[in-house]
Amino acid sequence: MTIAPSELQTELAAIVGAEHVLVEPDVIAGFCTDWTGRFVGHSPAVVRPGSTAQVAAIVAWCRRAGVALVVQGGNTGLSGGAVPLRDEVVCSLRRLTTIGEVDRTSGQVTAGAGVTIADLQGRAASAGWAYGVDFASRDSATVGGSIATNAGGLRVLRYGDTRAQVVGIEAVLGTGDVVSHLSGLTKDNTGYHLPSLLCGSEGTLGVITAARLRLVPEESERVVALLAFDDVAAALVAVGSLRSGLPSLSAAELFFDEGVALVCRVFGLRAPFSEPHRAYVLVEATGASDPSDALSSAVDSLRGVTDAAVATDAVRAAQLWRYREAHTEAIATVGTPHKLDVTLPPGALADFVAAVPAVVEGACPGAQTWLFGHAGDGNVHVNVTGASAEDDRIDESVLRLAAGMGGSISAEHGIGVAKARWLSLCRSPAEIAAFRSIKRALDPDGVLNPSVLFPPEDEAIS
Ligand code: 2HG
Ligand code: ZN
Repeated sequence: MTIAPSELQTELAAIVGAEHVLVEPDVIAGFCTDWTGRFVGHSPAVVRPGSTAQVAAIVAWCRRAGVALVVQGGNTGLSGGAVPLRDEVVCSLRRLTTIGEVDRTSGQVTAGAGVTIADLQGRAASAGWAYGVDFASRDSATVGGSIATNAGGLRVLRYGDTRAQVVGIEAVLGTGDVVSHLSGLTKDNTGYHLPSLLCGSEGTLGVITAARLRLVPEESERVVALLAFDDVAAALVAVGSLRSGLPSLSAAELFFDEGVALVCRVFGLRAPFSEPHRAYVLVEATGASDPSDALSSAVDSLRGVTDAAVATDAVRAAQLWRYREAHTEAIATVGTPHKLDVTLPPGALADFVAAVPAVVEGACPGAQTWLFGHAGDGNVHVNVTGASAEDDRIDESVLRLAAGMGGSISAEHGIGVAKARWLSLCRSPAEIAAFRSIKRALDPDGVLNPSVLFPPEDEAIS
């Protein structure tokens, strides 16, 4: 970027107002570092637009001036895709917090990119509906960021990923053009489905400013059980049986003895059972009527369950969920983690879980492996602590292991910058060429998230 910092500040201030252009290093530090602390960048400015028109003006000016942008929502991403690692200007969308009224007939709502997932869930609940996507960072993660990364979370097996919820989208493309299609028609086969394309594009094609989202019926009855297994393969077979035999199943989460011990130590919790067990599956069933009996009979028919705890009230259910949801925060207390969110075909998951600690040890002796994830989706979160942030031998070996077993190098966190080097493990040259053609068409000057998804050297600003 050749433009002087003072000119940059003046130009951006002319669009959004001086109070919404942040430049002081201590003020913008939080925008320049990702949640894990592994990706630390630097930026000349954070610009905070308050409308789609302002976003469009920012993108148009950046094109003219040859200035790159990194788009940021709640900065809860885990692949380093929303922080300025190459001195980009940060475009923070947290001011776009408008939520419309819920359309009670269609079960849809329009939300600004900066609305948090928790606020969206609250708005849906106030109208007797629910939002089908949920994850632990719900209080900070935003609608825009979750669409940009096609976030998955805890209830994908029931409601699908974020892409399945997006009915319409408003975005500013890298050309500076605004595309807005928020009418919410359930059936609308009029050409390319831009919401699907922009969802999961990680801010490389357009800046999502608002979305029309599908809601799901609120299910007032909920039962949660924590099942213990001494054998990982048995735990995974059990998840398969629950998926087919328990229609009210809404979550099936997997974690292991070392993760539970860490969570209990860090947060001062009691262990879930008198004895530790190798693997745990947290099962949730929801419905309009009490699913307890259906869950009990489904659990009774499972093999290999060595212990079980059932929550009969909301407080106990939250306690059981905490063993799973607190993993990310607990691991962060041990060290800066490498995070590899892989998916495996169901039949390969147990072998992957068995193999990955030795693969990590081979790549970085002494590093510690933590595994947990969404068993119903074949998605394991491999977290590794005790290795330097720059040491990507771990990433290399774990991603190669997953891809070699027929899996994907990103289940739900996206490629970001963390995995860009390894995109070709999962995508053919023809697919990557198609990606690049789309990128060139919608962001001809490479203004948006230039280091994300593709290896950075191929994304130079012209
Ligand atoms: C989860 O499933 C999130 O809790 C975070 O996707 C995963 O911390 C992680 O690696
Ligand atoms: Zn996850």
